[in-house]
Amino acid sequence: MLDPKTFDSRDLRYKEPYGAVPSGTKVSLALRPPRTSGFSGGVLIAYFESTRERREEIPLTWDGIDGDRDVLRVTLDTGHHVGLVWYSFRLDGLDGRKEELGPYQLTVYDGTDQVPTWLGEGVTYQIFPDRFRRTRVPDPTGMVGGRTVHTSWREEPEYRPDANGEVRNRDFFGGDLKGVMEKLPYLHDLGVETIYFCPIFEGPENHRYGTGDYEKIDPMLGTEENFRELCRKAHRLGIRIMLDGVFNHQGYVSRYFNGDGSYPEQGASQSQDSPYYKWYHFSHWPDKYDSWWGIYSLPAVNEAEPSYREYIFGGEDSIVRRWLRAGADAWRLDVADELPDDFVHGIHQAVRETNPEAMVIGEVWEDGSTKIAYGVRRKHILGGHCDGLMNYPFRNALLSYLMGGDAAQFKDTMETLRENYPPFAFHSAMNFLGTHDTPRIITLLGYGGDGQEHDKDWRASYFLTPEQYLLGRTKLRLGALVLFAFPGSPTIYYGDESGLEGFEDPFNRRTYRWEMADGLLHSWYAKLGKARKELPSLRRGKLIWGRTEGKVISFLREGEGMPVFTAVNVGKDPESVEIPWPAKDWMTGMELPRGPVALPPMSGWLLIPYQPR
Ligand code: ARE
Repeated sequence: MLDPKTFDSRDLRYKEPYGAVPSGTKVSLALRPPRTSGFSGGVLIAYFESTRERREEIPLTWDGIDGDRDVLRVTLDTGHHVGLVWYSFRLDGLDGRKEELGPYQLTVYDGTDQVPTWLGEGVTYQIFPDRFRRTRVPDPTGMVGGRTVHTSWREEPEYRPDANGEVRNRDFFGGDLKGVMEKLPYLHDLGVETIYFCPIFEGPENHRYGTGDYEKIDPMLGTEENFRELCRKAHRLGIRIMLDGVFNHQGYVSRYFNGDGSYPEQGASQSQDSPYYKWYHFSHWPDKYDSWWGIYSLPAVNEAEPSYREYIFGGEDSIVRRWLRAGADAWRLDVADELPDDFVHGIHQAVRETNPEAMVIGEVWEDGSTKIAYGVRRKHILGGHCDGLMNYPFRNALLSYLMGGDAAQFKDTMETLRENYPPFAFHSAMNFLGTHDTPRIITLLGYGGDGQEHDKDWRASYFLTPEQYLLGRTKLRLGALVLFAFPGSPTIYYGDESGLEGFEDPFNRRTYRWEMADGLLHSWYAKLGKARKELPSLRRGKLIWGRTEGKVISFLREGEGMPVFTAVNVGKDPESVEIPWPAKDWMTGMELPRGPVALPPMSGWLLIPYQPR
């Protein structure tokens, strides 16, 4: 039985989160009702979302905890259920009133599932392959790898919506795998331990999310042997490789959809009796079919189709298995929230059968509790799904704080995730300040606004003014402190460490102008990467909040070697912060005494214990 957790009825959240609990746990909950004198008792109403059959009404008993008579307590036995438990408190007023507080989520997971957790320990680096680094110059006809590319690496990407607003995404710069291999030492020095590649399989757009052939590295990027060589070289440097699995839709020139790589306008060449016909939802063959978010160039796939499952994860030579055998260590699942649970579970099983240490990370933009659960016909089995998730809630909450929001909101968002996610998923989250789907973080912080359509420069080739850039960089250094010290993998979107700018796609995907890198910012990231590599408490330690409200975020990481105390102040005034021991700042070497110390405006610390000689 876990120790009782007392809810404070004001927000009815745990004072100290349990976090999710393993199946079979008895959870003792207590409630301090809003107006103790007015209540005679009540019941806890719990039902297990996955089964819905098990709905319980458990009497709340007055049972003073620590002599405090104003507490109602109940024990919830989760039984062998796994999945999400929803419950609320119904209180009975002395005057016959009924008041319901809730519902609240308790996540019960399969405690037996041995989940690899290496991703969350170290730094991840996201590469958009076409824009990172190219080793071949265009031939006299301006071609690289069979495609026309921008002549100069420093040109601006093209944004040309076509008649129905679809962006063709067809201009290439020619980044390749050999270019990544040349930069492996650079990434190693940055402290990188995982490279997450946006799609690398053949596809007609520069983002390659419209897959043309899962069995082929895009020729512009290189060959399968190049990929295998890259994995070998990365592994020798202690760097793992995560691939982007786009299995919810394909490109309409894919060899499955259209056979000969042509476009449907010329009529799908797959005849209706082709083995792939059933992989799609044709309303009128060949030109009317379901597509991803209505984007014609991305025909949606029928994930229920057995032959498709066999091809993607079931067969010994299936896509998920073969690229792990080629050297990859993990899969990031595109639009994981749109994939059927049992489809993801099938991928998860294939991944673990191929390499028990390999991981599955889901792309979700909200709280992904149900994407760590695996449900077949309402029988949730947690675990056996995603081992971790991309953490947009982290990004959005930290961005809001850096733009002037209240730090308490950041803490509340993170505590909700910590309550909802099994510990393995909270610690294996991919935390980031930006991705290829969001405006660049330095642009948002320097420009202000929220980087959405109403910002006039949103779809423009906009660069920050010098004042904006300095403001953006100052705030980014604070954000990076939190990013690298927090539980979950600190993930760098390529070029953010060097001040790459850009609003919305495609300007958030500019080429990496290596010669223009911001050395000050880069050395800040390199120091943080070193901290993440060398301080075990940042890799696996517990999270204990310090003062986190207003303009200050502070927290301790401890329990694995030397503790680390992080504090940032995004305000314009100094803020008092309680330093737990005599300390030294990892970033500047500055020594600080134990006790309340003024943290200057727009600054932050990454403190380790230090006894002056
Ligand atoms: C591009 C342009 C679009 C244009 C489109 C078609 O950006 O404005 O309409 O071309 O012309 C990939 C490319 C994109 C491309 C897209 C479609 O990277 O550049 O769009 O294909 O061709 C939602 C999904 C989330 C998805 C994002 C983009 O939930 O899964 O939208 N992210 C993945 C990848 C993308 C990729 C795709 C999916 C498609 O990471 O890179 O796009 O395979 C809220 C919602 C989220 C929503 C988010 C962004 O937060 O909660 O659900 O994410 O907004 O819209």
